Amino acid sequence: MSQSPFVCTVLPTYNERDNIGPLITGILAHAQTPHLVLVVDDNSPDGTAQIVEEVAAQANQSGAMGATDDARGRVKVALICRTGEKGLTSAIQRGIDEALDTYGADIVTWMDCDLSMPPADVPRLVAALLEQDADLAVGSRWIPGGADVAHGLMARTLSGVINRFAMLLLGSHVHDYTSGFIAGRAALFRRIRLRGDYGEYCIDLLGRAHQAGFRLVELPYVCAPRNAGVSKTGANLWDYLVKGRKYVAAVWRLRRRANAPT
Ligand SMILES: Nc1nc2c(ncn2[C@@H]2O[C@H](COP(=O)(O)OP(=O)(O)O)[C@@H](O)[C@H]2O)c(=O)[nH]1
Ligand SMILES: [Mg+2]
Repeated sequence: MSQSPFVCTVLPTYNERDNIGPLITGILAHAQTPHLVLVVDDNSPDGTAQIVEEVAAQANQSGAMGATDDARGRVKVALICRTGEKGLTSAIQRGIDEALDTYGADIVTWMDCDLSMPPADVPRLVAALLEQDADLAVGSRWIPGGADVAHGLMARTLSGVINRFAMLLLGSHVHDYTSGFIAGRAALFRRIRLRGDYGEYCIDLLGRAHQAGFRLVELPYVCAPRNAGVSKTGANLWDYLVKGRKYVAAVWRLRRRANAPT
């Protein structure tokens, strides 16, 4: 890889019209290397895609939003608008495919689009990959320096339980299996595709990457409250239990796979 890798940040959006503009601007402003922001919107009824088109028109014309210029980094913002398909995991995977095959990204990152994950931390994840010669960098709320100031006691407790369960069965090299704030090298994503429907894809990705011998690093980040709009995970106990069941199943499946005779 060249000294200055081409980084693509995939932003999966559903109804994020009041968050997406500042998020894109923030990511480009903090970028340390040539950087493309690739939004994958599932035809949000609130008009998120139109906001992205406006931001893209400005960013791609001026190219002066802080990203380092380079032949591969000329397009700063791109939009994929899906109409026939919906879902978080498939949206991120679509972005990864496009980042690799259409734009030739060396590193792909992604995050929530509610400004709960600081844009300034994207280059920190990328730097960790490069400096520590890792394949996957995980933003973690549950290591020293990290925190979750976004969620209440119930959500934090359930997250703690699922992560302890995952660490027990899959290993404690990662403390935030449900992070969703990720940077990884193209080579890893050419071997491992995301599976699942919602947040369980993250457990599955981190578990399979480790089992396949890829090197993972964790960096602390502070998860802030959603800036605007509503959570797609939900906020009551029933919503968490429905999602949590899939998280437990993902951990269990990986553990059985690890134990299976080769
Ligand atoms: N493209 C796409 N993005 C989604 C979908 N569901 C959720 N998202 C995005 O996934 C991210 C995580 O969702 P969020 O509501 O923040 O979940 P929470 O952090 O668990 O409350 C946000 O950027 C959402 O806009 C979906 O079906 N399609
Ligand atoms: Mg969120």
